[in-house]
Amino acid sequence: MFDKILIANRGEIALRVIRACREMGIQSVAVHSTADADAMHVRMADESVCIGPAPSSASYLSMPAIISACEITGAQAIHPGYGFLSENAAFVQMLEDHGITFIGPRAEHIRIMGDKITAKDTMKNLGVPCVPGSDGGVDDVDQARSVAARIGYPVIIKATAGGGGRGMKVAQDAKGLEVAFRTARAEAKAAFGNADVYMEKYLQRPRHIEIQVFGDGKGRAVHLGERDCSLQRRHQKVLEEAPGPVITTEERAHIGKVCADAVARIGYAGAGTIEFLYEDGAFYFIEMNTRLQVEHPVTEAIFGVDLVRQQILVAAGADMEFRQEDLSIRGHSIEVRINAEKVPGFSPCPGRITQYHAPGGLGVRMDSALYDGYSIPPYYDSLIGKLIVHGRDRAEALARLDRALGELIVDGIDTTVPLFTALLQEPDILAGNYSIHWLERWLDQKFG
Ligand code: MV4
Repeated sequence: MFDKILIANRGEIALRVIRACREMGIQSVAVHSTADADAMHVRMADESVCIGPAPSSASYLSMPAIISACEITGAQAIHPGYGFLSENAAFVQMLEDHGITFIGPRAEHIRIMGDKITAKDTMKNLGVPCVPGSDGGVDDVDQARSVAARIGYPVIIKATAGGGGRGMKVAQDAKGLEVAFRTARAEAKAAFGNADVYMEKYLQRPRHIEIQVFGDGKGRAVHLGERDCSLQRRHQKVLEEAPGPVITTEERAHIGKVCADAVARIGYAGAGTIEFLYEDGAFYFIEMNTRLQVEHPVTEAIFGVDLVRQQILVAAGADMEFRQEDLSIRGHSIEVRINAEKVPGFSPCPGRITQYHAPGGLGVRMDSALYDGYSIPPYYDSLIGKLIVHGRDRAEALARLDRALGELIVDGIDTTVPLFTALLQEPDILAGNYSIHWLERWLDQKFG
């Protein structure tokens, strides 16, 4: 086992990893930018190293600075958290050359899943159901027309270097195809330096259902059910829950096994998330994320497992602490993302926290790096906390969420808390009746 791990991240996820390290008797090293000298992750780690100025490009994304910090402190492994360098295959390669262990999958698997055409092709060949589409790239308008004729309109054109909703264009009919195709290519080229696009049947009212998988890197893998992450705005998730309100036990067992078998076959190591669109009882693969996700705590809550601990064990060459037959679901969990943003425009709202009080009690987990008097710097993501509740069933989780939101105090800045208080009044939310378009429609109606 490692003696010392460096956490190449900040905020709540850095604390999450430091906590797992401490429980495992592993020393933790925080890295920070000059803007984060007073951040909680720096205070909570055993050691810290300043790795550069405020902009992420010069600090949290600086591979040489982070590798130097490892060498100075003697850290043997790096946990990347999410975002930043967590899905950067070149970084993983570089760590290998320096004899530092990356706590995550191999560079090869990050690379495959980072290219969305290759990811889809790989998953299709592994027996994972995919959205009907172009089976590879689409190089010109004529090819786009013939694919559309085969799968039917509406169609969506996506950048292979995209993901997470960046670089997509919908064509409702043949008339709109040429413009959609050319715009998608131009935007892909400008945004990613890669104009390659592919095409899919456009699903009109799906849910976003993602399956948590975990591999030991030696050909064994398990699944930990699904999360419903349909409530989102501009591809930013707002609320996530597990289990999915409309997924049956049979559907979970089936798609879960398909996913676990797929990642087992490729020898995948660590935590991964296989994203699906779910419509009319069918799952359609869209992308795989090769990292621990923001919303992992809802899975931890219902399965009673520590995913970061398993990541560390597997990276150190040990076995994960469970097999599929050991895993079962208890109750229901909901996470809401508390952002330093003003509702309804969601404009970032950094500033000084004059008072912070975290909710507590049975079934409540608050993952946050806030403290009284902390100043949220303007340079990074606006996520300032995740409130995760767990109950015996969905109704109890909702009641607990309402209660916990009432206890939470974040004074001095605007946050997304009022959004959640309002959502808890909505019959569709209480009934679990929502698709990926629900939130944006609701915001439009309510605030115009
Ligand atoms: C789609 C789709 C409909 N049909 N693909 C957006 C994020 C990226 N991961 C894939 N996305 C979508 N792909 C087909 N064939 C609709 C979306 C989509 C979406 C997906 C998940 C969550 C929120 C979304 C919001 C708008 C569009």
